[in-house]
This record gives sequence, C-alpha cells and structure tokens, in this order.
Amino acid sequence: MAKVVNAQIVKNLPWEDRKEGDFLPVWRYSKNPIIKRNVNRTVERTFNSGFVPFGDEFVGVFRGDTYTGIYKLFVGRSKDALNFTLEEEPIHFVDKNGNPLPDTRFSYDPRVVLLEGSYYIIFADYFADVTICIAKTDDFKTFTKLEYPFLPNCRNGALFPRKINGKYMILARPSDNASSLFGNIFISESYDMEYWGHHRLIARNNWANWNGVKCGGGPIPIETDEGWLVFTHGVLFNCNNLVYSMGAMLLDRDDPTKVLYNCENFLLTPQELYETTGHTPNVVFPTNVLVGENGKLAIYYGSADCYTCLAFSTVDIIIDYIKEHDCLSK
Ligand code: BMA
Repeated sequence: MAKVVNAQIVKNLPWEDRKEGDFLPVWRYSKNPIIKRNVNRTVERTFNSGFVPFGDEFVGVFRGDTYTGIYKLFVGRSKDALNFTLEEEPIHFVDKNGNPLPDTRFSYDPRVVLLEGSYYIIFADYFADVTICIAKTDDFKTFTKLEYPFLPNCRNGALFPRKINGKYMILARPSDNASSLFGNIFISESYDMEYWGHHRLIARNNWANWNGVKCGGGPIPIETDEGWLVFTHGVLFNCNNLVYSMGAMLLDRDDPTKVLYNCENFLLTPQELYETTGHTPNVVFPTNVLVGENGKLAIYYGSADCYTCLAFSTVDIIIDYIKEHDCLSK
C-alpha cells in the first residue's frame, strides 16, 4: 500500500466507487461534466483549472473563456467540490510592492498549490509571448505576480508542494506560441523562486504512441512514500486531429529528476461526447487532484476545451498500473 505524504486530506471528497468488472485505472463521475457552459455573465466556458481546500470550502483559480473569446483567470468557490460559483470580475494582479499591474493579453490553465503556508498559482501568461507565470496569494483576494521563471515560450507549469533538498522544483513544457507539434517535460530548480536553473529533461514525447507529438505536466505532483506521483497529458497526432489523453509517471522522492516508472498506457482518453465534441475535440486535460482518505483521488480535467469534468481512482490503483505498464523497464 502506497502512502500519501504531506497532502491536505479532504474529508468530504466527492466519490463514486469503481463499477464491478471495470478494469480501467480511472473511472469517470457519472454526472460529468460538473461545470457546463454559460457559467456566468462573463465566462462562457471554464476548464483546465486548479483549486484547494480553504477554510470550510474549496477555493481556486479558474480559466474562464469569456464572451469576447479571451481567456482570463477568475476566482471560483465551492462547498462540495462539485458545484462551483465563479466571480464575474477577472483577477487583476499586483506587483511585489502591491502596485496594480496592467492586465496581460490572456492567461490560462492555472494550477494551485499550498506551499509554506501560501497559495501559489502557476499558469500560462502573456509576457511578450506565452510563458509560465507564478503568482502568490494568502486570501484569494490579492494576487501578487512573482518574476517569470522562464522566457517565452513555455507552458504547463506544475510547482512541487515543498522544497526538495533545499530547492523549489517545477515541471514545465517549453513550446511555441501555437498549438505546438512538439513538447517534452522538463524539471527546473530554484533556491528563491526567482532564479530558475539546473533544467533537466525528464520525459521526451513519444514514449508511447498516445504521446507521439507532445507530453506535459498536469496537476501538482502528489508525494507518496513510493515517489512523486505525476499525472501528465500526452498528445497523439493522427491523420486529421490532435488527441489529448491523461498519463502518469512516478518520480524519485528525493531526486525528482529521476523517473522511476513511466506508464506506457494512457489512464484516460477521450471517449464520452463531452470529451470528443467541443471547441477542441478529443481533449482530456488533467490539471487538479484532491486527495481523500485511504489514497482516494478526485481528478479534475478539462474536456474538449469546454467543460470541467471529474474522474476517480486511488493512489494504489494508479501506482500498481504504472508499474505494471512501465515502459522504462522494457
Ligand atoms: C494545450 C493548452 C490547453 C488546451 C489544449 C487542447 O496546448 O493550450 O489549454 O486545453 O492545448 O486544446
């Protein structure tokens, strides 16, 4: 039995048992999608977002594709991690001195992590072109932008929830400004969350057919006594379409630049209508995981660049599946 370490354990985790006879490692919530379209007067669609337990509710930062077509970030709240209310005014960031910063052209795909008592938001932002931005908040009211960790173009940042050997660590996927037909997962380190370096490639695309053109980090890594559980996305380029699936790997707990196991099978791939049909057809894009008791996992993913969806698994099922289908040992 793998044990989750240092996670915020959610007591009222949304949950459904796996159906008898289902042999797949991840199963969908029967009432998906949990957030449908026309969310409020500003946001037409929300997906690829991050949230955490906060007081007696869940609070997070949501990607909102607005009625102008521009994507911005919005604070969202929920009592049960199933029904969410998003603010109608987007987040306006301040600098380290508390001075308002001009809004950027767009921001998207936020992940949220509790680290050393503060909440960090890691998202794609416009800084001459697209790159990863890190912002910090204590109250989900004031959001302070830190220095950009990477030059453009870079996306899909996932900050680890604690320092490892005295260093902050982040996953990133260098890219171009379009829907790049390339993408690998790198890990970088920083002593102060300002200067990032020691970049290491940890996964190159095409370790399996389902990630033939690109792979990238997903939600915030989950620490277990067997290593860091990292959910990923991978992209297959078939004859007329990109297909985004969910995958997973296990990184060494003391040195996450080392990949212990990498799963050759995807964990979830577009099958349901809400995944195969929408603005971008055939997209399953995980960005958030809540951890419950006994290693239960509620995995939140964007589908078809339209909806927020939920799926379930447990740490044991995922880790056993990764080991059983490990491609590094072949
Ligand atoms: C990725 C990101 C995501 C999006 C996905 C599918 O590159 O831009 O925001 O969900 O493509 O379109």
